[in-house]
Amino acid sequence: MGSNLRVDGTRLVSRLMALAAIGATPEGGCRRLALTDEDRQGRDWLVAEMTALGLAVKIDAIGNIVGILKGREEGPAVILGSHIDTVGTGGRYDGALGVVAGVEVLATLRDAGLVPKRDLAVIAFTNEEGARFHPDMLGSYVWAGGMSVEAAHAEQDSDGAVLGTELRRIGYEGPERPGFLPAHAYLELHIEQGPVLENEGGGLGAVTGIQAICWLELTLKGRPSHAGTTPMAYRKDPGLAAARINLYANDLTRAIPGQLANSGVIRVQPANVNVVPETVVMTLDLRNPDDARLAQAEAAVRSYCAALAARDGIEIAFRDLARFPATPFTESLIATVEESAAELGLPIRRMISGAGHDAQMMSRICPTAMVFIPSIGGLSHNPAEFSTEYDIAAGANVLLNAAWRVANA
Ligand code: HGY
Ligand code: MN
Ligand code: MN
Ligand code: MN
Repeated sequence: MGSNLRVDGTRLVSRLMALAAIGATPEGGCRRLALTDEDRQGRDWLVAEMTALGLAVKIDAIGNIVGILKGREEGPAVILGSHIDTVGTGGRYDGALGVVAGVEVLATLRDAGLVPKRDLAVIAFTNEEGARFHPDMLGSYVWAGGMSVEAAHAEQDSDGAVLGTELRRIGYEGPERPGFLPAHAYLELHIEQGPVLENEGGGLGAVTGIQAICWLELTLKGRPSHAGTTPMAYRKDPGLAAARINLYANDLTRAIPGQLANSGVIRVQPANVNVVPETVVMTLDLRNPDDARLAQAEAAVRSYCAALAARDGIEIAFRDLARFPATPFTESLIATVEESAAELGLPIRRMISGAGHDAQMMSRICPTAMVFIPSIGGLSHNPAEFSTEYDIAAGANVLLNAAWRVANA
């Protein structure tokens, strides 16, 4: 590839902003929960862009959208990708950057009349965020053979909506078998979503892997009673128990190295100001770069809950929402990312990803690596999420360079 070939940063950013306008929120972010009408609109936009580019566009049975630029030879493809679904308070870049930059890479090669040896593809994976359906990274998990289409279709959201029904409702249950396109390698460009790169004066990240993750849903059942007449000692209060569990999980982050804990969902029933709650449904998001330490944290939470339930007369039931081990990426591909940045004169440093990504699933089936660009203020899953046009173009040029190298090696 001409070493002076670069993406069209203006075109890339304008595509990003066109997608960001879909599901735009008043706070300046995006809300495109998986398989909602906003997600459908984003999907329709992407399919139109891919089609206009002349890519072969295919949809699989879990709704993954695949755009393919044919190579000179038959064989496994180099796959770029990420996701276009968002969390409820999403920003404009999480996921969208990797998909739109992938499209930009293919557009740049097409404009230059360059045909790679291998097929080059871009995939927008379904339900990466796990904000509506579980587990997260669901589309890439099914693509990588970790979950059956049937099991994925049967997943329900907290309102009882069924994933397969929603997929058909928005018209994205496709005919292809997930994983139909054999993968030679997978590369994902993503915002860092944390403060590391920015705090180190910017530059890019060559991601070495992703930490282990465990999402638990706890259903706590107590006894509803009058908040004014019931003496404290007589109460069976799941709301109090939930607060204690949240605190306990937080204390673990100081006791176990590398441990993270978050309780992002706490739903109280009957949610009346003067009623000691009957039921609380809460989630715990536990993460650690080390599998054994994460297992230690989860075991500690479970035994704490068992003791609390026995002491306070509360029932506590657990449900796994997601569970993925720490995932190292492929050394040779990480090195390719670093070399691609060096060739472009761009500073880059190795780092682990705190967030889960579709790359965590793709690493099950092929050599995988990621490129990070800085998140300003370290913010993500927040409408104020922001990355500079310079960093967006820099990250996309590293993706272009690395993809071209791998697609012709
Ligand atoms: O939760 C995560 O790490 C990812 O954004 N789904
Ligand atoms: Mn993401
Ligand atoms: Mn995310
Ligand atoms: Mn992610």
